[in-house]
Amino acid sequence: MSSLFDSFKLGPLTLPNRLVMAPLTRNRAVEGQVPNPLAVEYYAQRASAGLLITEASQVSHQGQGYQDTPGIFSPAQVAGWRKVTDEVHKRGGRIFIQLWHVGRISHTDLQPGQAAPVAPSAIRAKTKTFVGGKFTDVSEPRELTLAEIPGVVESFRKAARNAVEAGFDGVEIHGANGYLLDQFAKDGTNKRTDAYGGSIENRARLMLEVAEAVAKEIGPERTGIRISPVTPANDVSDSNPQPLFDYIVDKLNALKLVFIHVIEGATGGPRDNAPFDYASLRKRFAGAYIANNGYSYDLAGKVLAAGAADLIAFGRPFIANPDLVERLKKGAPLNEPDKATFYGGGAKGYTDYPTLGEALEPAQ
Ligand code: 8OZ
Repeated sequence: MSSLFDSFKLGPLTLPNRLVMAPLTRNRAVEGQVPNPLAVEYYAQRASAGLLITEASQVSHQGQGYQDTPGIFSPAQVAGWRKVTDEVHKRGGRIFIQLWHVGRISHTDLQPGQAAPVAPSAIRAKTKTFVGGKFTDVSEPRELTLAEIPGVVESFRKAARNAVEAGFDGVEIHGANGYLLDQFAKDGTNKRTDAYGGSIENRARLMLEVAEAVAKEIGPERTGIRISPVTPANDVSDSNPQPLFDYIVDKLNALKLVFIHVIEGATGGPRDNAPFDYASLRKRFAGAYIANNGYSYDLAGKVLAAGAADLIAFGRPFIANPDLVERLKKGAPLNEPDKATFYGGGAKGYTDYPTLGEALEPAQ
């Protein structure tokens, strides 16, 4: 029986507890898609988490889909992230960066040369992105050519190398939430007739090629991946997700990735929006299983005790509670997150949530 406050061996790392800070988009990057200097304090404040996973960070300019998200493809971005990892490590933490390509969830205003965003197929998503300070319909994408696909894999490989140079303990590949790798995997968004479309094997190919390239570059013990088998996020769907994700997880297991991070249900919504057997993924994968989506403290405890997951990722509670681990341990009340400051802005709603100590003894 394990509890949230037991330690866990994650590849070469020993996590002091089972709480993971989920990747959380905050849209505060500065000029050049460089992480905001305030991100140093933001992540370091949360260093008591078993593992921090950063906000999604684009592997290329083409991979950007929202304004002011950070990248991990330029020297200035690597230098910005280095300050984050140094401070997190100084305060005793461990941190992975989430590597992201948004695919069709973008807008021409965010793309190099105002080009169309890229996708497995030229099908526009019925969703919005945040650009120019407002929510706007995403742009019509164009289909990636077969010849361009190795370049996408290469951008993930380089980003993983950059992540190690920036001092990260590892990377999480973003294979979830209707972004590029999920768009290829699912048949609602992938209508290709080449080696990357049609069968499960073909649709999973890009995600698995990225996983293999990254694992080869920095080691499988530093490579995790996030998946969301049944999420409707960003207008993505699959007609038969169970065999698709059973296949993907078998292959990820063969690659010996260090974790799968599974969004159970609809991202940020109901956990039971569609039937899916998550235990089937757990059974197929020898590495760690990180469970996510709407976990209460009670549910987290039950799932860990039952051995159905190794680690639990919390999102919104970590936005509002830098000392979430201590608060849960003590049964202390939690700060409420302020939705108005989730995306964009400065220190307000970012680095100014009080710890328990600060709340009890307000600064003079
Ligand atoms: C919220 C807003 C923008 C992006 C995801 C990276 O859902 C995101 C995201 C979340 O994975």
